Amino acid sequence: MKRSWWKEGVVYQLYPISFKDSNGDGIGDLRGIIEKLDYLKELGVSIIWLNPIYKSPNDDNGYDISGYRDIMDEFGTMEDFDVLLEEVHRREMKLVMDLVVNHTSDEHPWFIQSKKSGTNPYTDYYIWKKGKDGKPPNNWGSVFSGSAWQYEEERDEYYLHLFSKKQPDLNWENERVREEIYDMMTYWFEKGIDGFRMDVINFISKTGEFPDGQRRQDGLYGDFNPLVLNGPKVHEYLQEMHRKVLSKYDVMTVGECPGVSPELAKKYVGEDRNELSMIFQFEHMDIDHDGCKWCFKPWKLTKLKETLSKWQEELESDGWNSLYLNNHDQPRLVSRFGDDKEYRLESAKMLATMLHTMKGTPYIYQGEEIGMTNVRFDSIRDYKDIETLNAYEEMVKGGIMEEEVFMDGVYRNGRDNARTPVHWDDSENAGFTTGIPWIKVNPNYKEVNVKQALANKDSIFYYYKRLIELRKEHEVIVYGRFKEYYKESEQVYCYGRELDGKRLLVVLNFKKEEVDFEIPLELRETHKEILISNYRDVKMGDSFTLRPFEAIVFMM
Ligand code: TEU
Ligand code: CA
Repeated sequence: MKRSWWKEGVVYQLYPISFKDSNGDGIGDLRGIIEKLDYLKELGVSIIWLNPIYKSPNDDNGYDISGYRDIMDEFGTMEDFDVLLEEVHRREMKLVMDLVVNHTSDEHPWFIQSKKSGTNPYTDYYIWKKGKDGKPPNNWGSVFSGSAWQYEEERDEYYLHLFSKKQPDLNWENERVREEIYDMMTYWFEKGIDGFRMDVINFISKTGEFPDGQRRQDGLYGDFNPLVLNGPKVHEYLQEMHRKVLSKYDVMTVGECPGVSPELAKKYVGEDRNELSMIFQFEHMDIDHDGCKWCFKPWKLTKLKETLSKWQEELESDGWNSLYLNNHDQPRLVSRFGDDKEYRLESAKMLATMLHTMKGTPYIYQGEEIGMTNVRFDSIRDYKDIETLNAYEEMVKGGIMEEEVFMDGVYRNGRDNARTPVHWDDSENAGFTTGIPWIKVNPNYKEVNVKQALANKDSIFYYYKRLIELRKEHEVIVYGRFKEYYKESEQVYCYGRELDGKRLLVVLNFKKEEVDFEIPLELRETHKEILISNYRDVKMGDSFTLRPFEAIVFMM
């Protein structure tokens, strides 16, 4: 397996609007990020991934871009960006940007031209179709509610928008569109950035025909997924992008790829495929609901283990995994997979242990390193996410779901759970802003904040820091072969890693109940040291009792 910096590093995902506000307008910004770079250096991460910071009307928090070579007004200027990049590099860290090229904003100059009647160079930059009997070209529903098609009077045609109607899908079949995108990527690489996280990159190739999709669970619209995801030319496009841009730089790429199995993943990340460094897969993000995002279904540990282990084994010798348990689109990991009350500390550390001892590159989402939790706002009016707000209109106002059931779905799975401001200290608004924050702060900031974490050697923060150091000290954590034990256990996740005779054994109790544990037979009676654990006075020996959410990593 080839070695590289992006396999050995740890990524910190930074959602700028909620990270740190430097000028009191309630919105996080680039100067705020610069202020906090020493904090990230102290944590030990080596790569920072910024969610979109480009010019945007902010219909979907920057995922609707109206200027790919400009900085969003609220976030600062290109000068601020240049300083940020320099300051990141000066601290020997890398900077990865978001690349959102499945769609643009409807306020992007290309779209403003494209929607005009008659022909101009931009006519075919987007996906336009004639309606059918006064209705959209097909029954596809958008991810953000409503039809995936929007009528445009001037052209007397509909344009496709898989996300909001302010996010028209680009037409990748058009070579000029692809060239514009490659030029724009080159512009950022020439500035010196170190990679891209590519938004829904497996959606870019849409088939020539646009048949109706199967009715979704909500009964309202058809599902575009099987007809759009991993389309026929996606690999051709990515290889072209690699040839024309990526191959010229030493950079990392991570493709966001909903609906990708390990078999398919190998096509995107296989070492000799010349496409991407790694992808974000979603299988483990779907274990507590299916079909309907707002309908909770209790998850089983065996299912989570089966999914994660499968990815470990399938990409063992070809390809590379990304390891994440939450991000700006997902609820907080400790609320979802751990216990955000009595055992917040223990379970956050246990989950971190898993994240940092599997094979792949770990991604930490801002606030995760201090154990931030989901939030419950009483009123829908306190929510800001377009997905949540549109779904509320469609589902609750539309009489499809009871308000209470829907709000339970939002509390568990809504995207704003992860988007509340980072808690820097226990002062008003958690030290995020001196003004009024764009979204309310999680009320638990007095107990959960950076200041408190830095003052306590037993904090979740220092546990993450130690995990990141261990990765630098022990190659087996990065490159070791994965092997699972006790697959059928509903309580314990146990696996080993092995490289050149060095072995790790990871033991994780996922429940608040105690459980008796025995070291796997083949590893008994070998000398073991404890590399890290989330409790003091860990008992040695071949059998012992695991305490609530206990995590132990043995080295042999
Ligand atoms: O997300 C794409 C995506 O498919 C999901 O993660 C989606 O946001 C979620 O499942 C909705 O339930 C990416 C970005 O990460 C997200 O923030 C954007 O809103 C979306 O693309 C559109 O650009
Ligand atoms: Ca600001």
